[in-house]
Amino acid sequence: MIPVRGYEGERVAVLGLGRSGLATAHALAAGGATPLCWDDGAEARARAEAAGLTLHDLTRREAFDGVAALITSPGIPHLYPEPNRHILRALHAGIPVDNDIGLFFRSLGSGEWDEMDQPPRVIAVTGSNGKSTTAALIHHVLEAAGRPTQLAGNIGRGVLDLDPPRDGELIVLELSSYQTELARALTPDVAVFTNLTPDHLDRHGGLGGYFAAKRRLFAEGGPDRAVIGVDEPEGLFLAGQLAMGPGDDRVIRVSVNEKLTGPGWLVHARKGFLSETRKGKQVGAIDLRAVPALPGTHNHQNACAAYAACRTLGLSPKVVEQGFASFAGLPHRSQIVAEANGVRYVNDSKATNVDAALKALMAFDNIRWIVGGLQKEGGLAALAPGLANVTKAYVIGREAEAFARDLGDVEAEVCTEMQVAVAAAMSEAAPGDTVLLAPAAASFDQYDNFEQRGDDFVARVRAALGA
Ligand code: UMA
Repeated sequence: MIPVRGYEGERVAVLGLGRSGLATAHALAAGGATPLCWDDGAEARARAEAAGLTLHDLTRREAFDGVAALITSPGIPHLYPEPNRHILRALHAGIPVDNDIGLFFRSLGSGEWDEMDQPPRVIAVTGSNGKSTTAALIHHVLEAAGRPTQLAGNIGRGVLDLDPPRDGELIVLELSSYQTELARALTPDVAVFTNLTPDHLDRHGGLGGYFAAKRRLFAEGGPDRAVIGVDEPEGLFLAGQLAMGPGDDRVIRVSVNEKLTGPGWLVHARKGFLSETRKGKQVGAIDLRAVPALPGTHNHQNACAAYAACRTLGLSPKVVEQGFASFAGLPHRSQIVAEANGVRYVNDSKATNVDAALKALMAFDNIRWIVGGLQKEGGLAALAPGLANVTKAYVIGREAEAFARDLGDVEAEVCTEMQVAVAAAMSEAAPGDTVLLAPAAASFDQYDNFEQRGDDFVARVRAALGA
């Protein structure tokens, strides 16, 4: 745990008692503050009490008297679509509102750092897609290279839950727009922007607000190096704003759409080949087609961003390549579950929308596609460019029949249940086929979340293979 500094002897309200809120409350107490804990949900309150925390009812009139700050959880919308009532009250009382990320950055450095040969550094990754894979890949490459490293943030571990960093440690954080939007301190040494596609628009008051939330990671802290995907206008704009000119190598531009040229520090991937150039000369290259855990253009974009971040930390192209080769991938994201009798089984349950499922379809061919669930707004039409890679669809979900109709010309079998879909796909698969779970839909009609859906797929495949 990283004890929170700056609030010794003060009362600090903590709103939301999930993963980040619980870690925050413990870290505040460890730093000498008194955390006043509240959650609007009774279950979370009970869990917090069981964890030894003291509750403080924020709905009471005098709740904010003598409170030095309010720390809120990332999942709590604070401004849009509606201002949160507790946060509004804190703001009316002039109380600063922050989150665990802000507390982390203000608490990170300590007197002990003076004694260290190399002070710890923070690499923060944001973007719409691929940020978990990119952050996990950076962390894995560093670990494989024998560098001390820890991973936290949106990927599932509250940042204040990290161990105090050691000499030379490299802390890799995945940060969502929910986290960057509100943090009062944001000072990573290396910041990474993977890409931008519309998401969470209600929460940020539109695409501009969403981009502005992510942009804070670069604008607030002035990282030494910024790795930026420039395939969308927003990334291009951000890179342009940060760089003093085309040769400024504090900004590393990344693309999977075009061959980048110019005097700057550039990393691009085309047809599966990653290439790094500096001052117009190629200084590194990797054949990404040989990396089993990173299939498809979207993963090549993650690989380019992770490669660039590792290069800014002084790793050689060879060492990064070796790290890539042993990367196992993340569960539920292009996760290769098994290969048997020439058939590959891939779990991409995280493909909860059409955009993500299309990326998965573009990454493989001869696909036996397990698809379906709760359809999202906008229908399935955008999947069209990927359907040529599909041999047959096996449709799951409560509305499987209607879903199958919406798939258009693809041969589709209504299976409804995962068990039926896996059995049918396995019995019909031939060598060279890929059985792919990429639902293009939410899971809530049959599962608690996409993880549970993916686990179900994996368990049924493994059971059928006797693995
Ligand atoms: N709550 C209230 N009042 C409200 C709304 C919620 O009290 O009005 C309470 C809930 O009852 C609940 C708590 O707030 O007990 C939940 O807080 P939270 O949603 O922030 O959940 P945490 O468990 O703290 O997890 C958060 C991140 N969650 C979100 O951003 C939604 C986790 O990212 C992150 O891993 C974790 O902190 C550790 O840093 C998850 C996520 O879904 C994976 N992220 C989004 C995404 O990837 O799309 C951004």
